[in-house]
Amino acid sequence: MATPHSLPKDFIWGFATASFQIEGSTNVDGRGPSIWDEFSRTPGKTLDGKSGDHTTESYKLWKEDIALLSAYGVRSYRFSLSWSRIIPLGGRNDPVNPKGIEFYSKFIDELLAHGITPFVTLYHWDLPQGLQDRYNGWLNKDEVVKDFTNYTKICFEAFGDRVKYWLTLNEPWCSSILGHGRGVFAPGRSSDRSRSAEGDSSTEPWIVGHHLILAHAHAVKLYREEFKPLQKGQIGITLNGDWAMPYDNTPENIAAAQHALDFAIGWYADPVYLGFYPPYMREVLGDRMPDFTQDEWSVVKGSSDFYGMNTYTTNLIKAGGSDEFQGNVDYTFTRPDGTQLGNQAQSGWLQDYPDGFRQLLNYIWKRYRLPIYVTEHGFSIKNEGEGDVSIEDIVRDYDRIHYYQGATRALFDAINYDGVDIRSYFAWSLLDNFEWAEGFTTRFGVTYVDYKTQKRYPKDSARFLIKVRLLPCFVVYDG
Ligand code: GBH
Repeated sequence: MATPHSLPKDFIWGFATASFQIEGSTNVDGRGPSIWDEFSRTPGKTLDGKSGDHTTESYKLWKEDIALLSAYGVRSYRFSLSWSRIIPLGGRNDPVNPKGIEFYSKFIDELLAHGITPFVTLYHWDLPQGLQDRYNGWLNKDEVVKDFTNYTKICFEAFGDRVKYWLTLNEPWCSSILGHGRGVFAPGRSSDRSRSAEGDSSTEPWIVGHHLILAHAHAVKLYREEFKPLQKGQIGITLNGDWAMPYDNTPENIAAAQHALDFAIGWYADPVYLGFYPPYMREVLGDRMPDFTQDEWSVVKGSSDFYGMNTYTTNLIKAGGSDEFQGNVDYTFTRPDGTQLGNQAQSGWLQDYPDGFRQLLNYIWKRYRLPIYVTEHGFSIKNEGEGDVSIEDIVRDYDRIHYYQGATRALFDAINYDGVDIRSYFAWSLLDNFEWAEGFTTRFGVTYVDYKTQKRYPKDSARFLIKVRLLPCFVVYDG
């Protein structure tokens, strides 16, 4: 007899968001400013000129968000805490804001009352502006490592009795490359003086990445030593990284695909899971690539209980590029025969190619050998709902459903046929929201938000994701 199997019984299925993208209310209840407040309010930094001051207003509408999750029947929610609400000026000697603690505390209680497990990201890019002004934020190792560790300590103390899943940093690659290299994310540092940026793109991203890893590792050390024995939660980092496929079977392009993975994923994952920086990065960056001392390596190596994965797409990789941030290789979606790899999302960087997702899950499992928590996966539609479109038409998001169909199939296959240990799947995102440098021009939500009325409308992709884990057709038979 064939054995029926589907998702493991305790598989975690949910939706994800991040504080700055949904909360709004940047100026209330004692919240301090963050680098994203300043950056997004600066003319020219977001595509539509909009800031995060008004978004889905989840700081006010938090009960509605939880009611929505509950209506969707999910038992898990990934969200992030705003450091600036908890410590308005950010530093270890600065006052803690009781209203910030109270807000998240009530939020967590309400989730638990609905049977929803909180998955909490401690840092999703919104550094308190006070720390940027005081010492250049992530560039100052001694200060930022101590301040981040102190901030996480306050969170473990305040919420750790109820939170059993902690993510230290969301996608440190973005904070370093986009924030300190290309300058397209806060704090907007780069060598591009024509955009009145300060900074040095040739050194700062690698330094900032180094400090992010160390800060993450110290928060984990603290949690494991002082909190885990009683609170018994898990803690880890979550990394962005898309699958890199050789453009063709030439040895140069096969090597190039590995080089792309080294620069995008290995940069963070190799130190944290294996205890070294990718040798190829040293080869390319030479002295500009920092190193840890023996003592630091002993804190960094092994500093994550699981592999947190944010992934969206697959790229074809060719040797011979000159973009150092991507490891001097070229990215494309066009195959040698001129066809496209997958269905193009209207965000230029994203195509729907589920087999790449399955291959990435296999690669990560084989290389790092820890349970994988997929913490983000999603599909964007540009100007979704703009123009003269009825709400009935807006919520028919076929391209997004197609993406999630492929994704869930890939996930099931990776678990059931490839034997990859995968523990969660969080779709990005619960709601349309502030999409960073793209402002509100691009939507990732499975729930449509009318920003004028703040009404939420479930899209068909939400219905699909709710049902898919219950559908008999997704019970796979082998043999
Ligand atoms: C995630 O980043 C974020 O965690 C989340 O907050 C965000 O809303 C979501 O994705 C959707 O974008 O042309 O060099 O600027 C995903 C990783 C990395 C994807 C940067 C977009 C743009 C590359 N992102 N990438 S670049």
